[in-house]
Amino acid sequence: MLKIKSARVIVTSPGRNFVTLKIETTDGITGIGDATLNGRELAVASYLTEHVCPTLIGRDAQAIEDTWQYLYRGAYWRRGPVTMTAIAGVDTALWDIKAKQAGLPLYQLLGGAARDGVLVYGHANGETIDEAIEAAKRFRSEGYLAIRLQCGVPGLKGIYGVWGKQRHYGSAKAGVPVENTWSTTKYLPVVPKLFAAAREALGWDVHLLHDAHHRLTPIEAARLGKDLEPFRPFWIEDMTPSENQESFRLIRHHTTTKLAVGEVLNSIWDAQHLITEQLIDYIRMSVVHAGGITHLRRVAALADLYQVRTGCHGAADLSPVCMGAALHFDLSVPNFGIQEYMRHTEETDAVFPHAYKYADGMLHPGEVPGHGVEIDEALAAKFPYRQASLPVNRLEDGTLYNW
Ligand code: GCO
Ligand code: MG
Repeated sequence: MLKIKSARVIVTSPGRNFVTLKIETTDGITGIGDATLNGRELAVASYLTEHVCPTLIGRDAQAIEDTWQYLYRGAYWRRGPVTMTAIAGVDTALWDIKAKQAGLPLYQLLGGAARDGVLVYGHANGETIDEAIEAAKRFRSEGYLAIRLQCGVPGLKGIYGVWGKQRHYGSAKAGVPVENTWSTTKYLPVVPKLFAAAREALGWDVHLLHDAHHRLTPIEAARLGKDLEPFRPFWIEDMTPSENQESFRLIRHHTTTKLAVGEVLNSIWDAQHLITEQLIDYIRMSVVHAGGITHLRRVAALADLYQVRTGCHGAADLSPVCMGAALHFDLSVPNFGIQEYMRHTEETDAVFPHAYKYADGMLHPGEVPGHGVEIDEALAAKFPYRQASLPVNRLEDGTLYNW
């Protein structure tokens, strides 16, 4: 039996905070898992250090399913982002160990490659439509086959997904949350103009995506979906919050625009009706926030029965460890759709050396045993934790709204 000798949490902030769990076995194999929950990092770090790591010592490192059940059922308190992110850290590290022990890239243990590479989408954004189109053209020149478009809304400052001159996306800022202002009335006419300009400038041989970031009511979402139909978006994401899964039926009744949901979901139960009632087209749950490879595969298997495809969340606040693991999942799962890909900063890439590589619009996880991502602990130690919060959003009359 391969026993767990140690389990340690490493918090580092090479530009933004990342929480990593490192597990070592008695015969010296190490594995790592991402356990980062943007803006709530230390809650997961403490959950792991105080409540999970002590129970891992001496356990069978190969018994991944048993450990998953032990952490899920054994906590008594089920689900929730903190718990499921902590479980994901353990689960990802154990899959990394198992694949290293087998001497195989992780995707081989998940059934082998079901495709040549992983289609990814990049993020083009700008304060104006023209700026966003210019950014999209740059992605096209780098070979991207799918591009997410976000632009500013005249009269509103600090729009989600638009990061101006800053080179890398950083939604969390030090201190208490920054406050943005929102108006759906101002936003709704802008997106069809953005998509019309994009089709005009980029043509039809590219997938275009957009994220409404939970800000519309179902009927507003239905309207946006209809307005965008002529431009054939690949998907529109998070049009309305998904706590009320049933509300997506209303959107569906009005539009054939494809719907993607799930980056804030953390268990199969959060998506059960969305999937089984075929209310969405893409499920965006991630390795890190949805209980690791073990649970995400279960979600994908359910989704496959209902022709729902995967589209894993891959923002820059999910660490390269999550990206590496996600790419093995993406390569092997039958109902893969697309993978979000936001590049990390150079500092982050240096702290997390990785085998995955981008070429011609696709990522490939590489052929290194395990998930192919490591952590340089000496370098990580040079970037101590820095408190940061995600913004909040208010309507123009001051009412607190969804960010
Ligand atoms: C996306 C997401 C992110 C989130 C971020 C929150 O589609 O990539 O919406 O941008 O806002 O991950 O931490
Ligand atoms: Mg999103």
